[in-house]
Parts: sequence; C-alpha cells; structure tokens
Amino acid sequence: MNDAGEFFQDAPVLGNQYRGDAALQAWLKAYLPAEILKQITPGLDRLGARAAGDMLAMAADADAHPPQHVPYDPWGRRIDRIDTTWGWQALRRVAAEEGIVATAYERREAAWSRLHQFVRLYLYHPSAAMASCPLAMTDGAARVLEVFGDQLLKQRYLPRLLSRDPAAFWTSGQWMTERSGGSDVSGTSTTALLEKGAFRLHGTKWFTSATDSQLAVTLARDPEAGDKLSLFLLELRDAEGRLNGIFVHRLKDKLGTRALPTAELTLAGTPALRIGEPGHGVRNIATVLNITRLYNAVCAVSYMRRGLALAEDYARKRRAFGKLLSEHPLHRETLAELHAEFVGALHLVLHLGVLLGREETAAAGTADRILLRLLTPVAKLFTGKQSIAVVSEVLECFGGQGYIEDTGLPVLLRDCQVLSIWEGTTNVLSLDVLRVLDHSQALEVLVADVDNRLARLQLPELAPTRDRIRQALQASRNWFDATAGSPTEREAGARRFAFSLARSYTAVLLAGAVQDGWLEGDILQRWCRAPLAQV
Ligand code: MFK
Repeated sequence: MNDAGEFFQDAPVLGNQYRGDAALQAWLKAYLPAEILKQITPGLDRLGARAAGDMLAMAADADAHPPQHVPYDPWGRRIDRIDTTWGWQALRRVAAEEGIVATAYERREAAWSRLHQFVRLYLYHPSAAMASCPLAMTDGAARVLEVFGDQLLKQRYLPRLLSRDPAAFWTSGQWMTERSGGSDVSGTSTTALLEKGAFRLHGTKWFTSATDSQLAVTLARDPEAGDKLSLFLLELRDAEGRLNGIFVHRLKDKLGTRALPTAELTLAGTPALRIGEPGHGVRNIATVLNITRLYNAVCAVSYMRRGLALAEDYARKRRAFGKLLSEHPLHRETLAELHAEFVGALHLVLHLGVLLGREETAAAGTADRILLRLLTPVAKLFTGKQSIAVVSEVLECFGGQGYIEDTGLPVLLRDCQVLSIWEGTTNVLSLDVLRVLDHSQALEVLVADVDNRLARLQLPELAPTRDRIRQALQASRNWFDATAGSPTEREAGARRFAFSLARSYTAVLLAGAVQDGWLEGDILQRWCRAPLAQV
C-alpha cells in the first residue's frame, strides 16, 4: 500500500542464483569430490550474485536495444557494420572474466572441469540475453580445433577462444545453414577456391548467428576433396576491422533472441583455413554440434530454474482470495510439478557434463563415450521442449503480468522457444538417436547402465519405481526390435522413442539420488507420473 492506501504489488526479486539453488547444491555435494567443491564454490557464489546483480541490467539493455546493421557509411561506401549496445558487449566481457568457455579447457579440475563449466554456464545464461549462443559456438570451435586442428591453427586461435582477458577474447560463429536447408546441409553450395595455395570461400549463408564474432567455422565444397564438403575456419575482419570479403544483407527479425545479431550474408572470396580431413566436413562439424547441443540443454534447464526462482518468490508475496499464492494448494501443486521437471532435467544434463568431462580428459571408457553420444541428442531434444512448457506455465503463475513485456517475463518464453529449433530440431535429433543406435551397440550399453543403476535401488519404497523403469526400458527395446524391418514405422516413432529414453534414463538417475538419501522421493514420484515409455 502507498500512503494513499492504494495497492501496488511488489515485483519478484532474484537472490544469489547459486546460493538459492538447493537442487544444484545437493547434486554437487553428492557427486563432486569435496576438495573440488570447496575450490570452486567461491567462484560459483560470485557468479550467482552477478546473475542476480550487474548482469541483469546488461541483459535488459541488450534485449531492449537489438543490434543494428549499418550497410553504408555516410559517403556511400559499403561497410556492413553491426552495432551492438553496451549491455551486449558487457555480457561478452563477463563471459571472458568468468571463464564461461575457458573453464572447460584449463582443466584445473581434471575430469570435473567440464561439469564445472556447465554449472558456470547454467548460472550465466538466463541473465545473458543469449550471449551464450556465441559462447556455445566458440566452445564448439575450440573443441574442433583441439581434436582436428594442426599446430598452426591451435597456436593461433585457441589462446584467443580460451582467453579470460576481455580484450583478447574472441568468439566464433558456426555457419552451416544455407537457403537450401539448415537440417539437410547436403545441398551446401558455398565453394572453396584455391588461389595461390590458399582457400577463399564463395557463397551465401542464410543464418549466421553472432555475426559480431571474430571467427566462424563453416562448410564449403572442397576442390581437393572432389567437391565434397570440408570444414573451414575464417576470420571475419582484417587487421583494420574491415570485413574480409563478406557482405551482410540484413539482420534477421526474430521472435526472440533479439539481442543476438543473426545475419544473412555472402562470402565473396573470404580467406579460410581448412580444419581436419578434406571431404569430412559434416562429420567434423558434428563435433561443434555436439558441444552446442549440450549448451542448449544446459541453457534449457537454466531457463526452467530462472522461471521457477521468480515464480516461487512471487508466490510468497502475492495475495489472492485472502492468502498468499504459496498457501493455495493448487498453486503449490503446480509449482511442485514444475520443480520436479526442472530437477529431472538438471540431473540429466549434469550427468552429461560428467561424461563429456571424462571424454575430454581421456578418462572415459567405451561405455561412457557411447552413452555420451546417445544421450546428447536425447537431452537436447527433451530439455528444449520441456523448457518451453515449463516457462510457459511459469508465465501463467503471474497471471496477466506474465504477459507484460516490461516485467521481463515474456522474454524468457520468446528466447527459450528457439531451443527446440536451432542446433537440430526435435525431429532431426530424434533421427540422430536412431543413427547412433544403427551404428553402435548403444542400446545395449544404455540398458546395461540402467540395469546397474536399478540393481542399487534397495529401498523397499523404490521397488514399484524400479519395476516401472525396467518395464519402460523393455518396452522401448521391444519397439526398437519390432521396427527393425520397417524403416517407415521406426522413423515415424523416433520422437516418442527418444522421449521414452529421456524419461526413463532420468528416472533412474533420480531414483539413485533417492536411494542415496539426498533427494526427496516426492520429486521422483512426480517425475514418474508422466508415462516413462511413450512408444
Ligand atoms: C544458447 C544455446 C546456444 C546454441 C547455439 C546456437 C547456434 C545457432 C546456429 C544454428 O542453429 S546452425 C544450424 C543447426 N543445424 C543443425 O544442427 C544441423 C541439423 N542436421 C543434422 O544434425 C544432420 O543430422 C547432419 C547435418 C549432422 C547430418 O546429416 P547427413 O547429411 O544425413 O549426414 P550423415 O551422412 O548421416 O553423417 C555424416 C557423418 O557425420 C557421418 O559420419 P561418417 O562420415 O563417419 O559416416 C555421421 O556419423 C556423422 N555425424 C552426424 N551427426 C553426428 C555425427 N557424428 C557425431 N555426432 C553427431 N551428432
């Protein structure tokens, strides 16, 4: 109430996003070696404070002032400048200072470094107006250089991509999509021509996210590989800051991710360096995709957490029908359902952080590597859809205010809507799951892993859940075997199959935490209310 007795609602307020996250802290305490947790906690605490502090103004500025394309200078010269505002640039500086990419490659925590990096990204992303998109591609480019790059490429570019100094830090784009397709890149028409022993690229790219980056990885037809696709790295600008034979046509007018400069552009003789084996461009760029897909999953979970942090705070201060929202059984129930979805997704992506960390430090066994390959598309497609549903429901928790732009709530929904589209749509990723199973023993490895985890569930109250998970996995396996002779039926069911794997595998992760006494059984019960097998 103000002095005149009029009512004004208090806005939801965010606290330190690390300290307030009991689900994250419980997971880290359960799995991380105590010494490592002790080491990294002050940094997480600081980032948790920034995510609820200085970063919020940066994100609000970046979102309110989308990038502008300036095609010509006042005298008519073509310049194709992309102007971004203070907030966007500040978020990039924070990313360097906080090592949002570097943490994974410095490997201070050995095999746990990637997990540590996932947690930092999770804290950073929902306060970063999609500045994590260029970071995802930067990380993917760093990984592809680490795996396939020669010494020259590594020495020249890795220190830039992994720098913690904002002045030295470079980001990279990943330009796959042409007008002919973003899912099916076989129609790529960009060509690499050899001129005086060096490659120059010619062609038009239809979606180039983060066009303010310094580098990009892209596909082009390679004359040294019978015009098959190879992977190339290019610098966007020369030493004077002029674009290297690149013409920007326009910036995209998008539903969300408005702070992110996404352009249509033409490469007209842009110098480029080939990465990896000639003619294996798609396979090589898949290394980038696997990283960006995991970023996508981490970001999806972080949106769920952000939405819930706001909705839970609001429920403790908003009154209706004589009591707080948090005292209404149906509202409490709604929040508890959303919370269970979030916790399940959190356990799934952090588990993937562990697997990826092992792979990147040569600590992964064969089963770890196969599981990582299989669960990466599963987690991306599942959490992308989940985040849209959860954030949409979160907006409803605010009534009409959830629909009002300057509350900062609608942007969450607009931005997370992209997570099921870019980096592989739900259907493309469902087919990728089939691709993995067709080319490896991945289903057997998954079943063996789940069986091991089920065998640990000794609490009598977990017996029904154990049986349900076992049955769900068996149903998925039966479906997969039964469709062996019918590619049409298998393809048509691919999405339901992938969802079944996601629900069942996450259920067994949650059940393990209940068995070990650090997760409430209620969360597992709620997770298992949805059908585990959808085939
Ligand atoms: C906040 C979050 C930030 C997120 C970043 C936002 C950036 C935004 C920019 C974009 O959105 S870029 C557009 C995104 N596009 C995609 O994600 C591509 C979607 N399409 C696919 O994923 C297709 O499956 C793919 C192009 C990868 C392959 O299709 P094809 O042409 O049918 O390829 P094929 O013949 O099945 O595979 C070629 C090789 O790659 C094979 O290896 P081999 O040559 O050894 O046989 C495959 O096994 C391998 N491969 C394919 N996908 C792989 C993979 N290997 C490892 N991992 C994968 N995921």
